[in-house]
Parts: sequence; C-alpha cells; structure tokens
Amino acid sequence: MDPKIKRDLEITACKIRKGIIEGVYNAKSGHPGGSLSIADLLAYLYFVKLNVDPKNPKMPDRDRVVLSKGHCAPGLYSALALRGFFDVEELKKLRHIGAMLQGHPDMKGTPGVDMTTGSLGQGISAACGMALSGKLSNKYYKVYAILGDGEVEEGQVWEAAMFAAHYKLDNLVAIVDNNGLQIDGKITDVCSPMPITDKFEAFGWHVITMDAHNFDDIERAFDEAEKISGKPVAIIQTSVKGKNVSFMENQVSWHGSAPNKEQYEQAMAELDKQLKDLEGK
Ligand SMILES: Cc1ncc(C[n+]2csc(CCOP(=O)(O)OP(=O)(O)O)c2C)c(N)n1
Ligand SMILES: [Mg+2]
Repeated sequence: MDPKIKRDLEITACKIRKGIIEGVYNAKSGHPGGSLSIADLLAYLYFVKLNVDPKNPKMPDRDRVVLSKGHCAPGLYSALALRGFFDVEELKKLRHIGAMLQGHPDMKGTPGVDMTTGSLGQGISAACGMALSGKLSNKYYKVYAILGDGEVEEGQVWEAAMFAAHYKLDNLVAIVDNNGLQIDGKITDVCSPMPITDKFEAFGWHVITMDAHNFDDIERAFDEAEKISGKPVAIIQTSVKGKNVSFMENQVSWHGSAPNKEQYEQAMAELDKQLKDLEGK
C-alpha cells in the first residue's frame, strides 16, 4: 500500500477509536472491546473501499454494510461520523434518550446504517437477501457483513452460509472478527466455532485470512476478494479485542462496559499519543 495512504488510514483508525471511547464514556454503557477490534477494518471500508455518498446515504447503487455484530455500533457510528454522514458531536449523545445514536444500529434513524441489527446471527441473513436482490436486479453493488467470532456460534449464521453459497452470491463479503473473545469469555471455552476458516470453506465459500491491524494485509485480502466469482467470500480477520487501549486489550471485562473518568482520560491520552506519533511521521 502507498505509505501516505497507509498513514492516513492509521490516523483515521485512531480517530475512529477516539470516537468509540468518547461515545461509550458519555453513554456510561456500550461495547468498546469489539468496536476497537474492527476500527481498522471500518477505516479501510469507509475511506477506501465503499462506493457510498454521505450526502446521499440511500443512493440505490451504493455498497452496503451490515454490522451483523450490532453491539459494536460505537465503531460504526464513529466511522460514519468521520466519513461525513452526520455530525461527530452526535457521538457524545450515544444511547441518550431521544438521541439519534442508540445502542444498536437503526437503519430508519441513522444515515448510513444499511440494516438494523443487534440480535446476533440475523444480520448476515439480511445481507444475503440484499446480495440476492442485487443479483436479481442486475445491480453491481457489494454487500459487506461484519460478524463476531462469538456470533458465528449462532446456528442462523450457518443457514445463511449455506444459502449464500447455493445462490452463488459473489457480491457478498462476510468479515469475521476473530478476536478470540465473546461476552462470557474465550470463544474456545464457551462453545468453540473453530476452525472458522474450514467451516466456511466446507459451506462453499472462498476463504481469506487477514491481519486486522495491518493495512497492507487488509488491502491484499480485499484485492483477492475482488477477484472471486461464483462464490461468496469470507475474510477471517485475526484481531485484538480492545485494540490500542492498553488496559482494554484482550480483556473480556471490556466487552460491554464503559470507562470511568480516570479510565476515559487514560484511554484518550494513549490514543492522543498514537495520533501525535502518526501525524509526526
Ligand atoms: C441472539 C443474541 N444472543 C445474545 C446476544 C447478547 N450478546 C451481545 S454481544 C454477545 C457476544 C458476541 O461476541 P462476538 O460475536 O465475539 O463479539 P465481539 O467479540 O466482536 O464483541 C452476546 C452473546 C445478542 N446480542 N443476540
Ligand atoms: Mg469476539
């Protein structure tokens, strides 16, 4: 990847992370861990890959994103705000009564949100429907669905996987955020879905693995996905839950809890330092 583009993406991902912490702190609730693990993915999608127009969020031919792991809404909202879909100040009102940004994505209330999600397993099914609709109506948009590695413990995910391969939905890319943790602990302790790669392959998908925090690798994976026809693509990204906030990394306790004032200040100080280092590069 061009070094300048890479640096810009790293800066954007850092700003997305700051927006996540800002939102969850002000909400006094929410899900920072799994939002931080997809910040780089969201930066790449919204700032490189997607054909979207913040001024026309319902553009019929736009690429679609379905955040199937809907609890990671703070990440999606932060990316959408930075991309210009709405004012970044909205992030501070996350989960407040009457505010636009609620705990899980709402396609009717938030510009840029393509599917209402939160009940794990359902988003990928909706994404299959969108992809099939695109095929039937000869549209060339792509559908990107983002799933959690705990989410793939849901049976509905595998019905959708079977459906997508059967209907040869090569306009569908599912990204599984393999951060190793779900709500109750390690995915391998709770109800292991491993090996996730082999399972998608067995269901007839083209499978790609990717380092979730390396933009060269992210570019390589999406370039490969672009070349696949006749099958849906699953990108299994290896990530760190809580990435880049030291005390949140790999800690299941940060799945769904908000930082107090002191923790907020420490997280922001760490991210500000990262931002300063990147901007000075
Ligand atoms: C059908 C359903 N069951 C339970 C939940 C509650 N829940 C919210 S997040 C979560 C764990 C998800 O883990 P994972 O998919 O790995 O997400 P991440 O690690 O990326 O946060 C659970 C069980 C839910 N949202 N939907
Ligand atoms: Mg997980």
